[in-house]
Amino acid sequence: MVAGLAVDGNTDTDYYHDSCQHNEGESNPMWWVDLGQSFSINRVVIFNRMDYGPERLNPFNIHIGNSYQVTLNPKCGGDHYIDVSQPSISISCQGMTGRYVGVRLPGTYRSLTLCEVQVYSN
Ligand SMILES: [Ca+2]
Repeated sequence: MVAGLAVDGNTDTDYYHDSCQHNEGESNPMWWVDLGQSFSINRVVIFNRMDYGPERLNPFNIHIGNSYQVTLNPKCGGDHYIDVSQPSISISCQGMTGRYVGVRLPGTYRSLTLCEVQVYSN
Protein backbone atom coordinates (compact mmCIF):
# COMPACT_ATOMS: atom_id res chain seq x y z
CA MET A 1 0.00 0.00 0.00
CA VAL A 2 1.24 3.45 -0.86
CA ALA A 3 0.93 5.72 2.15
CA GLY A 4 2.44 8.76 0.55
CA LEU A 5 3.58 9.55 -2.91
CA ALA A 6 5.79 12.35 -4.06
CA VAL A 7 6.70 14.39 -6.05
CA ASP A 8 3.95 13.96 -8.65
CA GLY A 9 3.32 10.26 -9.12
CA ASN A 10 5.54 10.20 -12.19
CA THR A 11 8.75 8.16 -11.91
CA ASP A 12 10.31 9.58 -15.09
CA THR A 13 14.04 9.99 -14.38
CA ASP A 14 14.80 12.53 -17.12
CA TYR A 15 15.03 15.94 -15.47
CA TYR A 16 13.88 17.69 -18.63
CA HIS A 17 10.56 15.88 -18.53
CA ASP A 18 9.53 18.01 -15.52
CA SER A 19 9.07 15.17 -13.07
CA CYS A 20 12.04 15.82 -10.75
CA GLN A 21 12.68 18.33 -8.02
CA HIS A 22 16.13 19.88 -7.78
CA ASN A 23 18.24 21.90 -5.34
CA GLU A 24 21.51 23.27 -6.63
CA GLY A 25 24.65 23.13 -4.49
CA GLU A 26 23.63 23.58 -0.85
CA SER A 27 24.98 22.34 2.46
CA ASN A 28 23.02 19.34 3.69
CA PRO A 29 20.11 19.78 1.28
CA MET A 30 16.90 18.19 2.42
CA TRP A 31 13.60 17.16 0.91
CA TRP A 32 10.68 15.75 2.83
CA VAL A 33 7.08 14.69 2.54
CA ASP A 34 4.35 15.19 5.13
CA LEU A 35 2.16 12.10 5.06
CA GLY A 36 -0.55 13.90 7.04
CA GLN A 37 -0.53 11.36 9.84
CA SER A 38 1.86 8.86 11.34
CA PHE A 39 2.28 5.60 9.46
CA SER A 40 4.20 2.44 10.14
CA ILE A 41 6.75 2.52 7.31
CA ASN A 42 7.84 -0.58 5.44
CA ARG A 43 10.10 0.81 2.74
CA VAL A 44 11.03 3.91 0.82
CA VAL A 45 11.73 3.83 -2.91
CA ILE A 46 13.73 6.64 -4.45
CA PHE A 47 13.94 7.39 -8.17
CA ASN A 48 17.15 9.14 -9.12
CA ARG A 49 17.91 11.51 -11.96
CA MET A 50 19.44 9.44 -14.75
CA ASP A 51 20.06 11.89 -17.62
CA TYR A 52 22.86 13.67 -15.76
CA GLY A 53 24.93 13.18 -12.60
CA PRO A 54 23.25 10.18 -10.97
CA GLU A 55 26.25 9.88 -8.62
CA ARG A 56 25.32 13.18 -7.02
CA LEU A 57 22.75 11.40 -4.86
CA ASN A 58 25.46 9.45 -3.04
CA PRO A 59 25.56 9.19 -0.12
CA PHE A 60 22.11 10.02 1.20
CA ASN A 61 20.21 9.59 4.45
CA ILE A 62 16.54 8.91 5.12
CA HIS A 63 14.87 10.36 8.22
CA ILE A 64 11.50 9.13 9.47
CA GLY A 65 9.55 10.39 12.46
CA ASN A 66 6.95 12.77 13.79
CA SER A 67 9.01 15.94 14.22
CA TYR A 68 8.48 18.64 11.62
CA GLN A 69 12.14 19.43 12.20
CA VAL A 70 12.84 16.54 9.94
CA THR A 71 16.55 16.13 10.64
CA LEU A 72 15.72 15.48 14.30
CA ASN A 73 13.90 12.32 13.29
CA PRO A 74 15.74 8.98 13.43
CA LYS A 75 17.61 7.80 10.38
CA CYS A 76 16.54 4.71 8.49
CA GLY A 77 19.90 2.94 8.30
CA GLY A 78 23.05 4.97 7.78
CA ASP A 79 24.55 6.34 4.59
CA HIS A 80 22.83 4.86 1.55
CA TYR A 81 24.33 4.54 -1.92
CA ILE A 82 22.32 3.99 -5.07
CA ASP A 83 23.75 1.93 -7.92
CA VAL A 84 24.11 4.72 -10.48
CA SER A 85 23.24 2.32 -13.31
CA GLN A 86 19.81 1.76 -11.74
CA PRO A 87 16.96 4.28 -11.80
CA SER A 88 15.67 3.43 -8.35
CA ILE A 89 16.55 1.98 -4.98
CA SER A 90 14.26 0.38 -2.41
CA ILE A 91 15.29 0.83 1.20
CA SER A 92 13.76 -1.23 3.97
CA CYS A 93 12.70 0.90 6.92
CA GLN A 94 10.73 -1.84 8.63
CA GLY A 95 9.77 -1.00 12.20
CA MET A 96 9.94 2.78 11.76
CA THR A 97 6.95 5.03 12.29
CA GLY A 98 6.40 8.61 11.30
CA ARG A 99 4.49 11.36 9.61
CA TYR A 100 7.51 12.92 7.93
CA VAL A 101 9.84 11.12 5.55
CA GLY A 102 12.93 13.08 4.60
CA VAL A 103 15.84 12.59 2.24
CA ARG A 104 19.00 14.46 3.20
CA LEU A 105 22.39 14.69 1.52
CA PRO A 106 25.06 15.09 4.20
CA GLY A 107 27.93 17.42 3.38
CA THR A 108 28.73 20.75 1.79
CA TYR A 109 27.78 21.79 -1.72
CA ARG A 110 25.52 18.88 -2.51
CA SER A 111 22.89 18.94 -5.25
CA LEU A 112 19.72 17.03 -4.43
CA THR A 113 17.62 15.86 -7.36
CA LEU A 114 14.76 13.47 -6.73
CA CYS A 115 12.53 12.27 -9.53
CA GLU A 116 10.15 10.42 -7.25
CA VAL A 117 9.93 9.19 -3.70
CA GLN A 118 7.45 6.47 -2.82
CA VAL A 119 6.67 5.58 0.77
CA TYR A 120 5.12 2.20 1.51
CA SER A 121 3.48 1.40 4.80
CA ASN A 122 2.98 -2.03 6.32
CA1 LIG B 1 8.33 12.59 -10.42
